[in-house]
Amino acid sequence: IEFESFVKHMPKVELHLHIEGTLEPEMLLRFAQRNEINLPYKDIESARSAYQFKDLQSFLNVYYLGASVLREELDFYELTKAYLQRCKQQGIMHTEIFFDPQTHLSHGIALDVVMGGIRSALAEAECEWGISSALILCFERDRDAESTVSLLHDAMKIGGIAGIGLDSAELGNPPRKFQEVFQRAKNLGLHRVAHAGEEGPPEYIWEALNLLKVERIDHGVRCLEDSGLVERLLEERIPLTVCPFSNVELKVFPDLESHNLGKMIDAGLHVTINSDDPAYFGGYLNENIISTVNCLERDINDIILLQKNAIEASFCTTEKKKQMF
Ligand code: ES4
Ligand code: ZN
Repeated sequence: IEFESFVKHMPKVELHLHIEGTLEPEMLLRFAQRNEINLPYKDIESARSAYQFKDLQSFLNVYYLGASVLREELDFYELTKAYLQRCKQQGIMHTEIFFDPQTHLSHGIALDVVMGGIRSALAEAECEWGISSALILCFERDRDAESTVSLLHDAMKIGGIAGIGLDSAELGNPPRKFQEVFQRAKNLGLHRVAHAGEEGPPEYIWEALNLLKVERIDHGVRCLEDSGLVERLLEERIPLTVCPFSNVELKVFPDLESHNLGKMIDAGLHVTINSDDPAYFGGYLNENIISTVNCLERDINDIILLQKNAIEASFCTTEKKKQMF
């Protein structure tokens, strides 16, 4: 209990958060009504009861259905502002936010509508609450790579992108498919991250490092299956953004007690805890940290280590890092 209060009050950093995954049922239904979108849920309870997943794909189906209610700049603004309000409540001082532009483009929504809404909320949160952020454009790996370079250039014209990421259905969609756009992003001076080793094999983590030249791995929990890979991750001190509630909800591990985060810490890996899609997985950052540390019987030193890791792994300014350390 004492450590719960410690977790809540310590300054924190979040590095793996999909903004579309913060769409709480209440807001989902409100936006659906406002934009005249039909959903298979008649109320908040029936939406919540649909949030039961057997794997990543079964989650993604529900997640993309939810994202379809986001239509206007105001929707993106309100969604982002609500998450940042949570950050304020939770003591998160810096957050790195993924968004999935291809989903919205496929609904006929212009990129500047999506980015405009998100960026206004980010600017306000920095100004009003001192919460800094980095915006990361994710490419959906189960789509064609063909249009990604022009999408990247469109986003650069709008501005405000700190980096690119790679998300969505991992199996059958290896990182190598996106080599060109990641090379372009590197040349543009953008940061690069990728989901790898969530459902996919260690080989995908190798590819993300060697071919996409990513600076962090999102999830990466399957790295422990490959000792050579662990060695590489240790040598280069590559951060891994682990999302415990997500892994349990998507059946990567049967329960929190079986999660390998403790083993990853003990191996000396540069791990961080994150919430991924908190509206769908049952908790925000503090809940993830508290339950995981409890279930794995870790202690306050691990919490401090995890948050030091997150600060170090973040793309925020060195000034802000100093302020948080
Ligand atoms: C995601 Cl948990 C997860 N994995 C892959 N892609 C995603 N997009 C949103 N959440
Ligand atoms: Zn994710």
